[in-house]
Amino acid sequence: MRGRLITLEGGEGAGKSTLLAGLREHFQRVDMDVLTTREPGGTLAGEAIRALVLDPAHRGIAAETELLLMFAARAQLVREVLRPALEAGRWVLCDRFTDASYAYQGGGRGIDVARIAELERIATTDLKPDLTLLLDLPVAAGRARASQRSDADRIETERDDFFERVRATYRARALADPERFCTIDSSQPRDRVLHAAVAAIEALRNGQAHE
Ligand code: Z5A
Repeated sequence: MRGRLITLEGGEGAGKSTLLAGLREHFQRVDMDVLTTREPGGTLAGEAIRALVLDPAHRGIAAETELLLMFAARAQLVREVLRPALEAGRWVLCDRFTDASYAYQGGGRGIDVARIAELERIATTDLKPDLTLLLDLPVAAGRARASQRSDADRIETERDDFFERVRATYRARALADPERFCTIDSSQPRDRVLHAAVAAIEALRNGQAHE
């Protein structure tokens, strides 16, 4: 039996890390075995790519280079972690996946969607999430939250209009695929965001549609 792939998406400061921590506690409490991983990263090679691609010292990285690096990390994660876990029947929660490339490199950088789709086929062999939790938050609110954290990585130094395009792309993808996407208003308090995410995951477990 194949497991299930759940992905977390959202713009800067939307609260993915916070939600992930809450979900880990929830899974422990209900004794649910869920493997958690992240993108870019999740493998030795992927984490090395992450360090490279987010390092502000690499200011001159071209949009296409950034895209290829994201997909290189993803190709490794799919083969080394995701496919084996899913084939063993495990549930996996991944902090970002292919939707992030459509949002950041497609929407944000303006790379043609057809090119991204081509790389998706090669890197993921068409692996699609069963459920995507999209944390949606106005850009200004997300940036205000993120500014309270450590130093900005290379992508976080982009301007507001970049993040507006990222948000618009995420929202358009969610609208186009409402069965897979569950959009959560992440301007709500943390416990409400967690509650909405747990409800969507429970619906998936019970074979029901999420709200
Ligand atoms: N990227 C890409 O371009 N293309 C790709 O294909 C992929 C990724 C896969 C790294 O991702 C970068 O890679 C990212 C996209 C790009 N660049 N940017 N920007 P990441 O997921 O590792 O990094 P991130 O997007 O910056 O996420 P983050 O650092 O993990 O932030 P977050 O998880 O969304 O937020 P948080 O740390 O949970 O919360 C931020 C603050 O808000 C913190 O103080 C919280 O306590 C607070 N918070 C959280 N939730 C709430 C609520 N509900 N109310 C009030 N305050 C809250």
